[in-house]
Amino acid sequence: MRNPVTADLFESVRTVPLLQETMAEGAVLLRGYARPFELELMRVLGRILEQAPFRRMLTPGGHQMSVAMTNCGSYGWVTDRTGYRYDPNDPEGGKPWPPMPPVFRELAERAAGGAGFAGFSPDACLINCYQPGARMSLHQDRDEHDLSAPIVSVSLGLPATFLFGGLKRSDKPNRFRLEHGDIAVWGGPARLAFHGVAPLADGEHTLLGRQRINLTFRKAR
Ligand code: MD6
Ligand code: FE
Repeated sequence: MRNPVTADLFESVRTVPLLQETMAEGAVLLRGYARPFELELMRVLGRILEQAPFRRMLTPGGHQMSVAMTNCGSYGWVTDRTGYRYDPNDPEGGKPWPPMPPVFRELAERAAGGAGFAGFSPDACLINCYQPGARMSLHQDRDEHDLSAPIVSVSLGLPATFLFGGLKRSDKPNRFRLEHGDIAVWGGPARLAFHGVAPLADGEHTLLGRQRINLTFRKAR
């Protein structure tokens, strides 16, 4: 269904020059790209959280993650004692994840196109919630079947320090500040780069309060 508000927003931002920063070959930051959509993103995020609340999952090693997660779309990324996987159903309740809202999909597809990955069609959106102190250790995103598709990552709320390394865990990561509205897109030669998020510094964001929310769009299948 056409949403006149977001349709007009997408039309108008089409003409705004991209503020693009390169993190590595195949990895770019689109500064402020999501900002025109912040209220609509938060509105639909609220609907998703009513159906699939944030929860802190267990790693296969039995540790509870400091980041709380949920998903929307045809598949959701989950972890438990048995391992990591994409699951069409929310393990809490067994029902399908909430559908991916059109504004999520459209924003992700346009950001990917702007970064040089035309034709991106995400089927999974992992939603991460960081409270002060929460972090994500260095990892590769390698549970997706089709590694030719990029990943699109939208940052909302408190700023974070993103650690972006190389293809080996031992490669020393560079640091990038991700602010509210920034979108990171990576794929191609950077698709399997190690990356993580440093412990979130405390603060108060005007719109989101004491938290950072990250939407990560993938093609899982
Ligand atoms: C985060 N992001 O920004 C965690 N993975 O909260 C990720 O792990 C990530 O931002 C792959 C691509 C982009 C990302
Ligand atoms: Fe990741």
